[in-house]
Amino acid sequence: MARRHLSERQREQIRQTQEQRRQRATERSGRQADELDDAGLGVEQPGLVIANYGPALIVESSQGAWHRCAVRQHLGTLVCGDRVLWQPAGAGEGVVIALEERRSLLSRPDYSGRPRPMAANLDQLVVVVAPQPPLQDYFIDSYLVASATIGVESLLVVNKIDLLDTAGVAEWEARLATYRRIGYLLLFASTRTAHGLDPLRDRLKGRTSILVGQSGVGKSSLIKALLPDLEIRIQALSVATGLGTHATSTAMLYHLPDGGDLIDSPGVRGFTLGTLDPAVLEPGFVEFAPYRGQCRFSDCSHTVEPGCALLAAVKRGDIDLRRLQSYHQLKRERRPA
Ligand SMILES: Nc1nc2c(ncn2[C@@H]2O[C@H](COP(=O)(O)OP(=O)(O)OP(=O)(O)O)[C@@H](O)[C@H]2O)c(=O)[nH]1
Ligand SMILES: [Mg+2]
Ligand SMILES: [Zn+2]
Repeated sequence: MARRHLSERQREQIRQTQEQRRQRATERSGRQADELDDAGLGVEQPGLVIANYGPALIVESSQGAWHRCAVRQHLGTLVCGDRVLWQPAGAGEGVVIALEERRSLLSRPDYSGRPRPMAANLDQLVVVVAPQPPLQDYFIDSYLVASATIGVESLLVVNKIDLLDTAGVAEWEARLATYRRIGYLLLFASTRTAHGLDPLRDRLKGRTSILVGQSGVGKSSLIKALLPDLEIRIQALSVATGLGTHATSTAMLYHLPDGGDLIDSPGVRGFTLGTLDPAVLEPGFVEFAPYRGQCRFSDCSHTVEPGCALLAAVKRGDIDLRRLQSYHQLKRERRPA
C-alpha cells in the first residue's frame, strides 16, 4: 500500500489534534467509561497496543481488558508497545484515535527491504540464538546494530543448552566470548531444564524487552517458561481476534509476573537492516570506537589499506576478526539499491 507523505504543516496539525485529545481525555477522566459521544463512541482513554494483526489491533485498557480496535488512518502503522488513546465502540471493540510519542521503535525490513515498524517503547533487545537452527554469526551483529541505532540496550541468550555437553557449552562460550568482552550480557538457558531462567528474569524485571532471533530458536518457549498463566492469555487473544492461537505470526506483548513487559516476535530466516546509511552501523560496533579516525587514510575502507587502525587492532587481537567481517557484510547489505 502506498504510504502517504505528510508535510511538516500536516504533521504539526496532527500533533496538535492529538495533544488536544490527550488533554480532553485527562479532563474527562471522571466521566463514566460507557458514556457515548455523537458517533456512538465511549470516552477517550489511554491504552497499550498488545499486538497488530493487520486489520485488527489489540488494545489493552488501563483496567487490563482487551479490545479489538480499528485505527484512524492518519496514525500510520501502530505496533505492540505503542501507547495510544482510544474510544470503546461496543462490546470488546474500539477505535484508536491518537498515538503517544514513542520512546523507541524497532523496525524490520519487509520483503522489499523497506523498514516496517515491529515494536515500540522498548528498553532492550534480547537476541536469542541456539545450537539448532545453526547460527549465522553476523546475525547477532545485525541485531546489535539495530538496537544501538535506536538507543536500546541488548543482551544475548543461548537457548537449548540441554542439547550440548560440557565441551559443547565451552565451544559456545568461546564462540561468543567477544560479546562479553565488549560489554554485553551473555546468558545460557534451556526452557527444558529451566537453566538460566533466573538471571534472565532478573534482567527483564521492570523493563520492556523484545525477544528476537531466527525462527525455531525458542523465543515463544522462553515466553511460556517465564509466564505461567500464558495459556489464559492466548485464549483471551483468540477470543479477541477470532484468529486462533498462532501467537507468533506477529509481535505480541506480555506482562511479566515480576513487572515489566516481554514481547515475542515472529522469527526470521534472514535478517537485513534495509538500505540505510552505512555510517549508522558504527554504534553497533562499540569496540571500534577507540580506533575511529586513527587510520592513515581518512576514507579507509578497513579492508586492505596500509596503516588501517582496525586491521592493526585485529592483528593484535584487540578486535575480533569475525566482527570486522560482520561489519563489512552489513555495510554491503546496507548500500542503497
Ligand atoms: N531441546 C530444546 N528444545 C527447545 C528449547 N526451547 C524450545 N525448544 C524447541 O524448539 C522448537 C522451536 O521453539 P519455539 O519456541 O516455537 O521457537 P521460536 O523462536 O518461537 O520460533 P518462531 O516463532 O518460528 O520464531 C520447539 O520444538 C521447542 O520445543 C530448549 O530449551 N531445549
Ligand atoms: Mg515463536
Ligand atoms: Zn581503516
